[in-house]
Amino acid sequence: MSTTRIAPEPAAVDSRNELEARLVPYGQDHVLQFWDDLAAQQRESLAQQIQAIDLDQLDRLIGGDVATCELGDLCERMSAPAARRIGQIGPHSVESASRVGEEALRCGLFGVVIVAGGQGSRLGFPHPKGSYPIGPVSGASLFQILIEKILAAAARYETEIPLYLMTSPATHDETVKFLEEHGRFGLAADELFVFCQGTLPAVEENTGKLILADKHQLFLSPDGHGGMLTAMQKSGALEDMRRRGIEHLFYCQVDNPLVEMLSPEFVGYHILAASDVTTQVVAKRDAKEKVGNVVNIDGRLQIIEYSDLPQELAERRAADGSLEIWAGNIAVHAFSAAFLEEAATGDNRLPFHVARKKVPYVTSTGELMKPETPNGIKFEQFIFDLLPIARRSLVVEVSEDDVFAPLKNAEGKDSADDVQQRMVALNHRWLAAIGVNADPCVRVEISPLVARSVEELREKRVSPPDDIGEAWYLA
Ligand code: UD2
Repeated sequence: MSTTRIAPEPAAVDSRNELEARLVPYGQDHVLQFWDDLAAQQRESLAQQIQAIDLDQLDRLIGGDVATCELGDLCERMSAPAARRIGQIGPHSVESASRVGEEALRCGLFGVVIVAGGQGSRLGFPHPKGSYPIGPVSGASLFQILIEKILAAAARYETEIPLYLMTSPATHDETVKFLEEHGRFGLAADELFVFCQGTLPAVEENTGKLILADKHQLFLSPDGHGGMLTAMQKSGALEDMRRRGIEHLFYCQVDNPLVEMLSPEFVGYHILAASDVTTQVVAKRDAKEKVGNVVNIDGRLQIIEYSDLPQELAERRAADGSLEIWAGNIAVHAFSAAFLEEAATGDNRLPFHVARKKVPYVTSTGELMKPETPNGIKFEQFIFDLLPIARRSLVVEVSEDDVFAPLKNAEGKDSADDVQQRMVALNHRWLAAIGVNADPCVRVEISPLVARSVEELREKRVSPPDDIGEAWYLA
């Protein structure tokens, strides 16, 4: 397994004077206030953190060079995206798209990237979210389920499908250890490329001053899933894709065990449309659903996060009563590799979004404070901001019940219980669809190695064991 940390090569460490010379022009030399108290190793660590910051870029971000959330008149220019709707008989039937998709998969044109750098704070799980035991009967982790989906596709299409797994400094080491300890769940070492995304410093909301999490430690946080672009380029993942002849990348998040990994229909539509970015959407069930909104603004696709969409617009309905802004982003995309290369190296930098957060900090007396209200600004990039940059893009609707059950929260909606119930319900629907009636009270789990879809399950001869009991794991 190749694991590449993004941490920049430790340059020669600047002296205090050289650091001061860097920081003073930006008014950030306060981060050296504890220098005299620090041990040599702490000074070296702080110096490396400072040298890793692009102070010009940070200054621009502090100065407001960020993606604005004030949509203003954009709302009037916003409409639902053109999309391939479920059941639509468009220029390409599902059958033709599936044929094209299977051919592309057989030719080894696809790789997979899974973003797993988030800190999963809402879940309250003290380990990388991918290691969470979500399997309703097996207790399989999210990593296991997602990797087995990839392995099942590779076996079915008799090809190799490399996995590019993005971590962050918060999740990297534990993720690598977990995967190694579990033999990468059967994924060959040279089919797994783990790379660590970059970080960005947080700044005080009112002053723009860098925040010290400790006397020798800036407060740094992952630079958003959009950091994937820079990290894939810096880590050599894009180079690895080129070397393997990978022409497209299937993208998903680590938190969704129902993801329809490399569905031939979806990748087929992506190929047929010669699309740079193809994204899966679900018809939102209600205006408040916590997903991004795929919209068309001035002929360009864009995703407006649920938190940024004015309620009036979110609730606007068409004549037939359906939501006008109906397309919910479930963070499943397909990217052309050529487009990713251009975006990673070109001038079209992804914009930065700001998030107001409660950021712990040390005071001038070195005391650690944990604020009750947001005091800091974090900056992050979103990968879906590639949509408006794309020359050609495509929106493909999928059914939420079949492909989307993200693990987000410790309880309630999108909690482990909720996700497991939705996984079991889907498996029961699959069994019923192939004429196998399992007692609805039985917790059924179907391993991706047995079937990734109801069509694949139909090909298998399955029947409930005589002593089925309360749980049935088809593996
Ligand atoms: C994201 C989408 C939302 C919807 C939802 C579906 C954004 C801003 N919103 O909401 O529109 O699609 O997912 O579940 O994306 N991650 C990293 N590095 C980072 C930050 C996040 O790898 O620096 C990963 C994280 O591990 C997770 C995914 O990105 O797999 C989504 O992150 P999130 O849970 O913070 O996004 P969420 O749920 O707010």
